Amino acid sequence: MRIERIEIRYTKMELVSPFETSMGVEAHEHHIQVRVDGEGLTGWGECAVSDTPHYSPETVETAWHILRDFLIPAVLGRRIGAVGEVLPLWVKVRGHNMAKAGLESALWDALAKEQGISLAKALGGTRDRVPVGVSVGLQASPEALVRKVAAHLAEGYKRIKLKIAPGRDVALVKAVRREFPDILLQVDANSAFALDDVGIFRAMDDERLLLIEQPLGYEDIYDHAKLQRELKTPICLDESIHSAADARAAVELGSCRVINIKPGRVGGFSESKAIHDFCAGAGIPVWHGGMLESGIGRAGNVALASLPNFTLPGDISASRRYFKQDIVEPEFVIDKDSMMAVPVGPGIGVEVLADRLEKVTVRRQEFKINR
Ligand code: OSB
Ligand code: MG
Repeated sequence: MRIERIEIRYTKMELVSPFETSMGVEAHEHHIQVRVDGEGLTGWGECAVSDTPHYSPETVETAWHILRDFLIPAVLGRRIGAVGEVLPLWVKVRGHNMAKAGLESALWDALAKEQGISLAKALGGTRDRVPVGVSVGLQASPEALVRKVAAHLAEGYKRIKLKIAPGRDVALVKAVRREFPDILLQVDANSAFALDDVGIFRAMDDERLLLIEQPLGYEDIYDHAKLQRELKTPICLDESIHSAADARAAVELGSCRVINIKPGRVGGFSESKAIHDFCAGAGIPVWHGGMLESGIGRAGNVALASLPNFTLPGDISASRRYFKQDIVEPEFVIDKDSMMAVPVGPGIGVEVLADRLEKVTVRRQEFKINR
């Protein structure tokens, strides 16, 4: 396909309830939606950045800049047969993984549509539904958290992730575990602790957690290895893993026993697959993280999560857990087994609703070839 036109849109979508983590509180999602057109085909991708550099160093503004000035000029007007041809055009751009992933995923969608296959099939997915869970933000009190967890269990979620932060840690885990002795439970600290806090993690080591996600520094691999040696519960890395090379370092050092894959954090689906494949060979289970994506990004997440080594439930919840109204149709739902169906239509397999997208668009820019 020849890339004839690319459009980027800054979208701002209100969450059904504010999401609090150790990094702060978010009431809206600020992302960039990327649209690629050529030869009658349209591909969509989502750049899962934020308006703040609190999870990753990237923001909407840095990703906009990198897309506009480096990534889009490198592909516009080119004839692309496979996404693998695009990545060498970007090798000089260091970092900016979320910006790369937004455009890379739109190209995956367009090229899957060109072949008439689903994105899941194009990526090597092997399953038609994937296990999912829900990520629960910090609440006002342990009692409020228990109520929130109960509500999600009633909605059908069978795996609960609790956000933790200093001073809001062991007591939350114990309160939820006491109330729900048998649920699949895990925690995510978003890098809020230090190695000296090992006592806090020892105190939750007997709570039968599936994993403890990113307890220490957001670039750290070394201290996580020391912490993992002190714990029975598997550590899972999120923030620290930006590439398959990082995954190999973490696994070889013993820094984690599980890895969270987010295409945005690692620069797209191609690198996600490389991490998935490395982990499969190393006996390390992976699961799909989330960045509170709209239906555009979520469709890609579900497709990627259909690869065989995504064995743990993903942070891929129903559209309604995030937004009153999604920008795609059909919206994403879960079934009675806490599973989500993988779209089967060409590419992302969902339709982007033009009027809904327009309503949440803050600004847009179009790039076209000169004929
Ligand atoms: O650390 O997994 C995280 C959301 C924003 C930034 C970081 C994280 C999260 C989540 C949300 O936990 C997961 C979801 O999309 O449901
Ligand atoms: Mg995380």
